[in-house]
Amino acid sequence: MATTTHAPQQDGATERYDVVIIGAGVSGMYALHHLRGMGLSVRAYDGAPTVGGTWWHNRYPGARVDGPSAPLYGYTFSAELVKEWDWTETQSSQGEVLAYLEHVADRFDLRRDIQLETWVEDARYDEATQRWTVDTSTGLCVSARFLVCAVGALSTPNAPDLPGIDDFEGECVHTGSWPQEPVSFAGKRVGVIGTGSSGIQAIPEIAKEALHVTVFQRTPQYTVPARNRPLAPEELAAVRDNWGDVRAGMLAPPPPDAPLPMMQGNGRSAFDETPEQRQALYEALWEQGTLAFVFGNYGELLVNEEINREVCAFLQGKIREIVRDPETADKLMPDHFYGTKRPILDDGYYDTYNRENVTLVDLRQDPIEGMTQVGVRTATGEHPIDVLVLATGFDAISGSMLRLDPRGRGGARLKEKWKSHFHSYLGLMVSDFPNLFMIHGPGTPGVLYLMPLGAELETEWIANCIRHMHEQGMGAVEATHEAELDWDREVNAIANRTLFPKTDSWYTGANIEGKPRHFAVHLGGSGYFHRIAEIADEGYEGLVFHAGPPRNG
Ligand code: NA7
Repeated sequence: MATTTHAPQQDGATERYDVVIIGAGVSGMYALHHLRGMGLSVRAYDGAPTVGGTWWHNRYPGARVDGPSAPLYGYTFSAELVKEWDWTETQSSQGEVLAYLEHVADRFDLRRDIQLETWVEDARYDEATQRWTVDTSTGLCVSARFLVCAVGALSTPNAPDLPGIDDFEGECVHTGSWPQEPVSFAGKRVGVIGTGSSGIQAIPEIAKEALHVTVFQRTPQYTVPARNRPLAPEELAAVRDNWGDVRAGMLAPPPPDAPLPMMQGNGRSAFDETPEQRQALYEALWEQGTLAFVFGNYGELLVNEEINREVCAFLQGKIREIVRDPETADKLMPDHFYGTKRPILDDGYYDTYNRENVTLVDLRQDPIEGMTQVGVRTATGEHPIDVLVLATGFDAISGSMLRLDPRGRGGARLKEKWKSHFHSYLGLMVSDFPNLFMIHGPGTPGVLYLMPLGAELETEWIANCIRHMHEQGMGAVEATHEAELDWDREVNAIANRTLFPKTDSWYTGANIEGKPRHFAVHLGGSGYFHRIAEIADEGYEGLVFHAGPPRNG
């Protein structure tokens, strides 16, 4: 199957591979494992000093998986791996996920094909040779037939433009690129800007240590208890002993009558139950915590305004119950549809505002004007701080591809192509960018599916496409413009049946000034993977293959 030998070839100063992977996080590591297993020569590059991607960079206090409970946030491709890794908590901590990924890198001998502390700075396609040339921060120039961008959906930090930030004499850290050395908050006055998943995980932890914490909140958020707890050995054993069924369940297509494929809910309709029964369900789900609050809820939750408003009112009631000061509770009251921003899980977030050493500033009433030497200046005055924590999120989903800004056929730039819309085909390919594949790109379920499993399935699709090309003697593949437009219609048709587009969020690009607004996530859940498999089985409709490769290519 290999189009070259397994080892790289040298071409003057240029190393040549079949595949270059950008990123050695969850997606890049699996892509390396799988594509190398096909006999291709593969090299992965990552700017960090170790593997793990997002789990290396997001090492802020309180960082943990905010999605499915362990062991579902893990790779599924190896039953042996599932058997040998002992997850210790239901919501795995950042440290444990990173340790797991380090273990995977060793277990599958990935490190020998990963070059760390190396950023890919430029990538350009040459139509004549049907190859990508990649320049790195270490001065390497590498040539590859295929470029697999495993750059992460949440890996380009977004930092606000704060006038006077250079004058600030304290320390400034971002949750998405946390320093390698622990940051000490003891005896310090800390300011936190941002109350998304990261801020809401970090604030209770920082408040336990700091002298004082001032939270600068732009948009109040709903959050549900994570109810993190040790994972019992019998729970792990139950998954391991039934691994085949568990995995098959994760892959099963959504029922055709589900109100929303990615969120089928508990199988009951809210409209078949009395208001009392519905309140009892919300209460039980709150007690259970975790993402069960979404996935165990009624299937109408994310598609029906009336039911969503009822759930919002329930959660607003919880905020009033927990937060003792009514004025602070008022400031914390969210007003968007629940679940249309990323659902958040917390450990004592609302209760943190009952602490004497925590103050909440509502930026909608009292906006930040800038930084001074000693603190944050808002419209009403100065808030002295020693450490500023930016929990201000990411240029999500498309941001890291835009940062890379590859050059496709004839020098076409991705930034130009995506100036007003993030067109892609299947979320995996972009027209005018032959032989370039993305994992978790805009138009995939990405951040709204199990990220490791999604990465496996997308990689396998890419691998099958490469295998198909080899069998057919093809040198290049790309999506057509028409196929991209059709895909966009499909993504939007599902999204428009839901409440998601009604809210400003990073799913729609609204968190970044000047970014095109549109909903960039495929809400098909596991149905998406059945859909792309069907497209492959039926002969790759929407793709154009070009003969090749040229001799010695
Ligand atoms: P998010 O969810 O994008 O949250 C960022 C927060 O920062 C959010 O509250 C933003 O308010 C706020 N923000 C962003 N820019 C500003 C400025 N300029 N001024 C004030 N406040 C601002 O990112 P996270 O890192 O919390 O979560 C991403 C995670 O989702 C990921 O790591 C996974 O854990 C899941 P806004 O809501 O935009 O008004």
